Amino acid sequence: MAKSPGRGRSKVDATASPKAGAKAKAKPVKAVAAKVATAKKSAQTTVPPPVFGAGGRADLVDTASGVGVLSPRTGDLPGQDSEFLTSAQGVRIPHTDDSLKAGRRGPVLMDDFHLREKIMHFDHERIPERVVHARGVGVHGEFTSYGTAGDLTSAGFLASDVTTPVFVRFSTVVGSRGSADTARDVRGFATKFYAAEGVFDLVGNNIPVFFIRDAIKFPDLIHAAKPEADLDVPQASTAHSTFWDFVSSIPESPHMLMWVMSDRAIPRSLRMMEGFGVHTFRLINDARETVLVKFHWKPTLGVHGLEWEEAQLLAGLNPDFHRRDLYQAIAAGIFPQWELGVQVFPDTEDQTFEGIDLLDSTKLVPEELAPVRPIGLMTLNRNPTNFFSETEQVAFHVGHLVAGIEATDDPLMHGRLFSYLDTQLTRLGGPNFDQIPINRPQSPVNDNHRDGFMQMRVPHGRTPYLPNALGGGCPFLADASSGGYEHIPRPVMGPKTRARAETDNFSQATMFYRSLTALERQHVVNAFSFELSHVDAPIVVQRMLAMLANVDTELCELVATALGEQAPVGTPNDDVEPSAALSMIRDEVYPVDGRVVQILATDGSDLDGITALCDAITAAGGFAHVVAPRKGVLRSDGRVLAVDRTLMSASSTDADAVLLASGSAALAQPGVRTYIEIAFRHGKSVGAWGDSCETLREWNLGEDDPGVFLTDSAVDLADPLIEAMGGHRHWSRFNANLLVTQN
Ligand code: HDE
Repeated sequence: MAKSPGRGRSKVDATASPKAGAKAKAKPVKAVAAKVATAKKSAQTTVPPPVFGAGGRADLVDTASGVGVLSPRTGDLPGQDSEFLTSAQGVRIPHTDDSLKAGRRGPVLMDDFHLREKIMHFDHERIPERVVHARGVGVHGEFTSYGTAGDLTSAGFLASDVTTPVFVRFSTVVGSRGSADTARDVRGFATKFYAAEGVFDLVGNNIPVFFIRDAIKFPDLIHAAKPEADLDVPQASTAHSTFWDFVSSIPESPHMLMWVMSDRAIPRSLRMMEGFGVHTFRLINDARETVLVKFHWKPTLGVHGLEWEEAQLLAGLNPDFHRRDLYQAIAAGIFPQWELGVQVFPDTEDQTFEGIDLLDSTKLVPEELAPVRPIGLMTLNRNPTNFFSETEQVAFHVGHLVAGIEATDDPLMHGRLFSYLDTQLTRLGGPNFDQIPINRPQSPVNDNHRDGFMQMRVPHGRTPYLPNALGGGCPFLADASSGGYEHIPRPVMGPKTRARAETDNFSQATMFYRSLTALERQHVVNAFSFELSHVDAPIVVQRMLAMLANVDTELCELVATALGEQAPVGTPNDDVEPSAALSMIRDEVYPVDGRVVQILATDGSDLDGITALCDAITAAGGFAHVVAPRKGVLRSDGRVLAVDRTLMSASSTDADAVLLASGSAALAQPGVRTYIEIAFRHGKSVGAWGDSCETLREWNLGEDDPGVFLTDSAVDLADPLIEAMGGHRHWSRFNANLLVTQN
């Protein structure tokens, strides 16, 4: 665990200043934030209202530090190295609030080159969003390899104890750029390794299999899943007719559908998801021996989902829930980590393992058959400086491979090998996207490419071709001994055909469903019931039920009941072995890094108790937020405490636990009761101390209920609460026998 001292935020109370306690424990980065906040505050109190046309705002610059109060100065960054506003041509601009006109009320003049340039640039600020995975969030980090893959691959960044910078972009697939984070969807998990030997991109998902087996079906899949073509609804949702029309006709889709209808598709946090390379890759070692592998990312915080209702509420209340969760954790020094691992298979001629076709991306290999070998640790530790420049412009490509790692013959992968370069031409405007800072390799480059839109380099010499004598034969070609990328010679032959390999489309879907706990199965049933109830064509519903009948009889019958349909009879494979690795509900306790506790309080509440509790939660790696009827400070017994959120702006969906502080009798109101009951309904810890325990009991939340903590003092709450949050939710509150009707 990357624990940094003083991370999180102390809520220590202070009589003098509500924020004094927070400063005491602040990390350097927070010290800067505090300084800017103080500067802003003083600016607010001392600066007169803005005067349009008054020119620069030197009055808002902290002359001691050089930091702009309203807009921080970025020093010598290219394009931001003038302290004056300039045109794009570097001409200083004296006035940017009125266009140049013939008189105060007259028409605008053509010779206002500043207006023309400003509007021209603004008009072209947008680039096309990604055709899929448009909604994303990116962060920087580093990957340190254990060296345990050294016998498998010559890839330098996987040698012992090598640290490589990375940039990771998480995403949803279907929604547009402004859609909600918590939509039910696959999550993209794309990692760019800036290795010393070149860039390696692992462009994966949080689900190890895919809907289709061949890239030629991808445009069909996405056209069906995106908002319907005539009316452009619904946004970021597969709960509509065209999606189910398509997948119900795709024989290989049942396995992926099980995953997407499970809680994997509504993660609690991007920090709490697994990642998978999906396809099989070939690794080549120094002796030119090969193995086949599947890549896995395992989060140290465990794999956890949201409740479905919670995800729905968040889509409205806090559509940025996942990106905020990630940014806040990293900003507080709570760095998420994943272990990279590989499942290793012999590189046999038929490229199968235990009868599983390794070139079929609708299949996984159960970890019971091939354990995941850990090969390195990734730590995400830096938020982007500029969303557009980094997160929006990062260009991943399945074909960004380094020596020692090769693609295999998976037809899904092959389509991707074409697509990811091609799409950048439209999105980033030409073939020079590799020169954008976030895409630049951190290894030396000499590619002989020339010209093209937005060429940023000024290459020298007159011989951008090989072979050449005039340029001294430069740049030289690298063979394997010089780190050159080598494609291992393998026989590839077969009749030209549009046919596909035989497969069993249902057994792994059955395996997935039957590996889940009863509660998780109930969630899958509910998800199918919800989604299919939005389908307006009976034929599609019947086709889907026929498909489910071959996955599992219970599943099919329960979904059919919810839809008021007759369940067809199928022939599920009853011989499948469940795989424990597929269930998310495990009897384990995980670190509470970045988990949020809300403490509802008001004037007169036990501020000492709140402060002590906040300290304990912060020390454990969590966040403690004081939620009160209004902003500002709470007062009690001559003491004050800062309020973080108001009851109007907060919701229990933002938290992992909700507490009612002692001395909060004024909060015994219906709105607060609902607030806490929603947390309870979503399986979260709730609690109170002192005289507020009685309020919870009156609301039928007693100590006999699992995950309800009622104690005499605030400090007594800390340990049981923190331990409970490490278990994610109180599953015993849910009655899985109420399948379909209860979520
Ligand atoms: Fe993608 N996919 N994809 N995909 N994909 C894109 O590339 C494509 C597939 C994945 O954060 C696009 O730059 C085809 C599987 C991620 O920037 C595009 C097929 C998996 C991301 C594209 C697939 C993925 C993308 C859109 C059928 C999991 C986001 C913009 C074979 C292993 C990367 C872009 C980011 C993005 C094509 C299927 C993962 C159009 C043709 C399977 C994580 O090139």
